[in-house]
Amino acid sequence: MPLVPRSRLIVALDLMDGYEALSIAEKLGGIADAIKVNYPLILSAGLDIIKDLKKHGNVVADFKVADIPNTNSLICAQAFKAGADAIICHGFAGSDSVKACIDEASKYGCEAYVVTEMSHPGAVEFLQPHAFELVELARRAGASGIIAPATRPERLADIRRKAGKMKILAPGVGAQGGEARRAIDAGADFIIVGRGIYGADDPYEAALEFIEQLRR
Ligand code: 3DU
Repeated sequence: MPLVPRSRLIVALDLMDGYEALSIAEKLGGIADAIKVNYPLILSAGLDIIKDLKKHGNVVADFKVADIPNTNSLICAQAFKAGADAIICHGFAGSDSVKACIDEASKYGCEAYVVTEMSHPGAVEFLQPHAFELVELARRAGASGIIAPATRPERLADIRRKAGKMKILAPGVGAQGGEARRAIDAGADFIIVGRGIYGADDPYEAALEFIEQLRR
């Protein structure tokens, strides 16, 4: 199912234990708009964890796919067959590689999101100088949305201006120093929070607190 901003929160479950991930997803009880899975969880618990997580809502497969078009198609097909609702791919591999992810997503009625500027400090070295080109590439290829940094709200605002109708998912809130409200004010449609929720004593309360900040 396509991502629809309701709570505007996406929870990244970067855990190495499938049972723990499922237990947190269950506790969250669908208050987030999606659960995001990445290699730490998939490599430790297996791809089938997506099917179990899906019982609790949409699942975004953050595989940062960045290969030749054929390999990208094969990777995306595995994610969608396992039940993912959306895939995240890199844009730097080029428009044909991105298009392969988008085409595969549409076969399954799913979405593809393209990374533009990442949220960590090192992203200023190579990605930042090309971020606007990556936004344009994603837009032309027909991506559902892009990934842009909550850690740099001013860059997020610039990217928003160039993104047109594409949805923006903003990681970097909480542990990486980004602020939820500022990211949304800068133009993000969703914030992505990992450690700030799964690392909290009470992940449900922590998620509620982020959602409250977004409502204010
Ligand atoms: O820093 P956190 O624990 O809130 O986790 C953020 C998640 O989002 C994590 O899965 C990371 O791999 C992903 N992500 C970024 O942090 C930054 C990006 O630019 C793209 C994805």
